[in-house]
Amino acid sequence: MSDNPFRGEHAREVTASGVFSQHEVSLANRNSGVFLEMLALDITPVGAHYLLSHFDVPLLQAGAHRLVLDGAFDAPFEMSLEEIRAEPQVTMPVTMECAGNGRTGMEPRSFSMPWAYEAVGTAEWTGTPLAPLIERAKPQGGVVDFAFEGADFGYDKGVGHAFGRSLTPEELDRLEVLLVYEMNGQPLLPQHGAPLRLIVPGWYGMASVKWLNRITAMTERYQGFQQVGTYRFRQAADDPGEPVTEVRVKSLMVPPGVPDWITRKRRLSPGRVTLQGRAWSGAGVPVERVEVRIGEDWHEAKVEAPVGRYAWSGWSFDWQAEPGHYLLACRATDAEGNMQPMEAAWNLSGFANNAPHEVEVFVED
Ligand SMILES: Nc1nc2c(c(=O)[nH]1)N[C@H]1C(S)=C(S)[C@@H](COP(=O)(O)O)O[C@H]1N2
Ligand SMILES: [Mo]
Repeated sequence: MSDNPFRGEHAREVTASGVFSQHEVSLANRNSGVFLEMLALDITPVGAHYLLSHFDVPLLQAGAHRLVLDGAFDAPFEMSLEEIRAEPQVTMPVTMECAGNGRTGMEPRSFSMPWAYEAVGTAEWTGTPLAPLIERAKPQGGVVDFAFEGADFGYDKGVGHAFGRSLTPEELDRLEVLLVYEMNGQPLLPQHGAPLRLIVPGWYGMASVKWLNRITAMTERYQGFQQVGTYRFRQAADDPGEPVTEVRVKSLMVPPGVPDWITRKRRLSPGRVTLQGRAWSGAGVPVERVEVRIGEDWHEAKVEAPVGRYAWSGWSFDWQAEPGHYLLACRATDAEGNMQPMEAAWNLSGFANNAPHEVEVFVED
């Protein structure tokens, strides 16, 4: 065995416990998370939005970029970025979260990008609705999937592939999918998918394909590696599992006070402290309630209206902090009655961990 990852011979563990490996650390250096202090804002600044790219960032020329619609369409066509920009324009604030967010909170953890809490952000995405373009290409009667592929190609478990995901015609009807070329009013940055990406509101981030260059209408289910090989809730490696789709209800807190550099534990002075953060759920379901735990007791926080149907809500709670050592936590409930569980159910890839965010604080004179 030569440890050649391109033949699937690499010695990568599926799960790990304890210390992080060099490979996990280098993934963390490429894929940054949001600064939790930015959770005070409705819209995450572009440079503070989290990032997750599996392979290399392709450096594409906006002027030369083409989006190809091919496969089982009666009227397939290609579009330049200029032509896409000439389509009806919409701007939508969308909260996006990586499915792997929170995986380090599961034991054993999945051997992958070691996210704790920070793989979430809300941007104002500008682009055009996808559904009318698909209709214009006239999908044939037997179409069961639309495959979306990016310009980034790489290997995972010995399988070479361009990052790709699919949606069924029914999902495309139901979800307000956008073809996007701007983020917070600026052209997309290379690492966020320039010059063109998909945004699938209400779903975990893996569906929002970056560097999009091809949409293929398929009369058989799409078997792309990222569709059938990765983003599924599995209990064991040979378990086909259930696909990861809509985001689960979740909340985060702006860590109060000031941090210790290494441990990120917090120090604050006694007196009134406004605890605040953001809460969200999937598929356009609003957050109804946020509770804050201080010591043993849960308190009702004030929840603001979201900035958009697919965006998070701000929340706040005024705390009269007395000297002591506390483990603070926050927990959201959505309008369908889904509440964050105190402990997430384990799955092989550590997906969708929505257990409460905990912050350790020392209140001292
Ligand atoms: N082409 C391509 N699209 C992709 C990815 C990728 O690696 N390649 N990563 C996906 C994942 S897992 C997430 S969470 C989001 C992250 O988007 P962002 O980096 O703009 O925050 O992009 C998705 N789209
Ligand atoms: Mo992700």
